[in-house]
Amino acid sequence: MRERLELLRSEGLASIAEAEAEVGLKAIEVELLGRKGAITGLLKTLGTLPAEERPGIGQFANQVKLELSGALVEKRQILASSALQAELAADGFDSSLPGPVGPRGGIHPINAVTRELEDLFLSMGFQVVDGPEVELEENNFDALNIPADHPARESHDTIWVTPEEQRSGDGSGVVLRTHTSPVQIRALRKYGAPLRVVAPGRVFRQETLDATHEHTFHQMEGLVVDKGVGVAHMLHAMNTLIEGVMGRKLETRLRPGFFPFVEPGFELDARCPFCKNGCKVCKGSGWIELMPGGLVHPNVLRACDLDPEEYSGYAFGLGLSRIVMLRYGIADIRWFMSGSLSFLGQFPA
Ligand code: FA5
Repeated sequence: MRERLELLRSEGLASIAEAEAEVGLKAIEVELLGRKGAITGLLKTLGTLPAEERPGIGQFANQVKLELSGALVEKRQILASSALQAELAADGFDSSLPGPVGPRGGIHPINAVTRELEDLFLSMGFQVVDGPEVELEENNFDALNIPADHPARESHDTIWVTPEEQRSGDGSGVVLRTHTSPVQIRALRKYGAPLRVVAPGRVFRQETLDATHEHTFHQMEGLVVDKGVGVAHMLHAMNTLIEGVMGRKLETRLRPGFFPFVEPGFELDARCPFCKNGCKVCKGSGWIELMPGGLVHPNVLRACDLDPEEYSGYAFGLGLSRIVMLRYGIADIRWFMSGSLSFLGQFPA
């Protein structure tokens, strides 16, 4: 068996040395070392040898296998480097050209519109401010004139961080913010008046999901507090915003709306661009609820140590995810958080 192994080794090394391409090397590898290869086959008959010869032959067979594998690796390197040399020497090869470009990421459509809106409001003298997504009950509700027993709390389908049995109703509970309005409180307490801010960000609600309702969605809060601020100022800001995002005037309507932190309160709806007479986006009404707003309630100003006799203000809460749907013609809000690359790939950087 030793002679047979020696023969396989010398023949194998010679064939490897002669091989001129990867296909040849692969064939030699399979023929000698493959599952049905000559050396593997030989090793299977090891058991037929007298017991005292087995260890020596086994050791030798392994050495031959190692030698052949090493020769294959070495020859592959030689072939690869001569292929590269040939390519470099060929006519028309320009080593200064950039390499192949991999797939490029894009900007999420919500982030793209957020950035545009931030620029628009910065140009109108607003500050862009931020607030935490995990928020105190005090800022999300109490300071916004929504006390513990107020029915408006229920409409928000709050996701609580504080377990029910530990909630004392004194504003110390912790929630995932249900809207961006708590940033009004944080900004007013931090900067005082006069103040002009927008605060885009993620909000969370326990919702029944459909084409326009997500559990995690984006809003953008707007707040202006100064002397002599009124509804006309609010309407101007709202319309500028919509025109800025859509690049054109949208048909809108204003109707009364109730929010405890504004008085009077309004709802601004936009004409549904997906249909004329009703679809699953506008649920048959022909209108999409886009942006509530109103004049800041005196109790909110008081909660932030401001005198409502001296200051007034307006606030609005844009449904950012929904306006991005309108902007790009996206008929289902659930695409935004779907992580679907076929969806996101449509918004290149
Ligand atoms: C509020 O959240 C108030 N904080 C808005 C506000 C701010 C009023 C300042 C007055 C002054 P509302 O719950 O209606 O209000 O939500 C505001 C907007 O967010 C809606 O008009 C809608 O466009 C959007 N929205 C509400 N719920 C969802 C949801 N589940 N999925 C996607 N968008 C939603």
